[in-house]
Amino acid sequence: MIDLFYAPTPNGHKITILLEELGLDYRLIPINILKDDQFHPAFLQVSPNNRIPAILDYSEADGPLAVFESGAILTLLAEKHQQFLPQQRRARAEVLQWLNWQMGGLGPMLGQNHHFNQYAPEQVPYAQKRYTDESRRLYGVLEKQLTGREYVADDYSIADMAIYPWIRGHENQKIDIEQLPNVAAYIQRMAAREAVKKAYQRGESFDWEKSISAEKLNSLLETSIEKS
Ligand SMILES: N[C@@H](CCC(=O)N[C@@H](CS)C(=O)NCC(=O)O)C(=O)O
Repeated sequence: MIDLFYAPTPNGHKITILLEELGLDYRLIPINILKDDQFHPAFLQVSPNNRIPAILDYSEADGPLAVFESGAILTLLAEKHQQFLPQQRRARAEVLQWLNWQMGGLGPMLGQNHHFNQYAPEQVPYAQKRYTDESRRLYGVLEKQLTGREYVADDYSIADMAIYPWIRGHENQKIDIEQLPNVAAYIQRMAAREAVKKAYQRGESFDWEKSISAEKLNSLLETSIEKS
């Protein structure tokens, strides 16, 4: 059993996709980042960087394992369940480099793109141009990598699970997907996977109006910490 501290955002979706692909039993613990749930002291014990996603994996023999950072969660769970991350070093390097490309480049740049193009209370043309240009460059890299490939590292992997939730929002990132036929086909391929559909369905009941109560979070984490 896994508790996933979650909001239905791109970084949250990465983990529900993997959990659905692995067919694992998990519970969503809603962390409403618009209501500052992420700053709750109890949550910081699991995720000291006050960001979702984070997990508590209760299936470890020596007590619950707490992990934050989506790339770390994807890698550890894929390793543990020996799926979506090859053992063979060259194939593994392919997956890890594209996963880290997403973690260090695509995710943060598209995040800034989205912020300055959609949310910023004032128009900042310099920042809009900077992040839109960098996003276009990164989409171009992905387009090239997908030439003759169905998935970014050939076989379907955790790298795809990390990339897809960010690029499905291309319309809000000022990206013209018609110029990127490989990326467009990839998005459709990913969206058609049953596990991906289920992952997004699990997020639909998230209530952005509600905050998790301090009591609930405390009692949940006290129990886990006692067990470890
Ligand atoms: N590098 C982190 C980024 C996590 C992240 O930025 N999460 C966002 C939601 S997608 C968050 O929790 N934001 C809360 C805040 O900004 O206070 C990861 O991949 O896990």
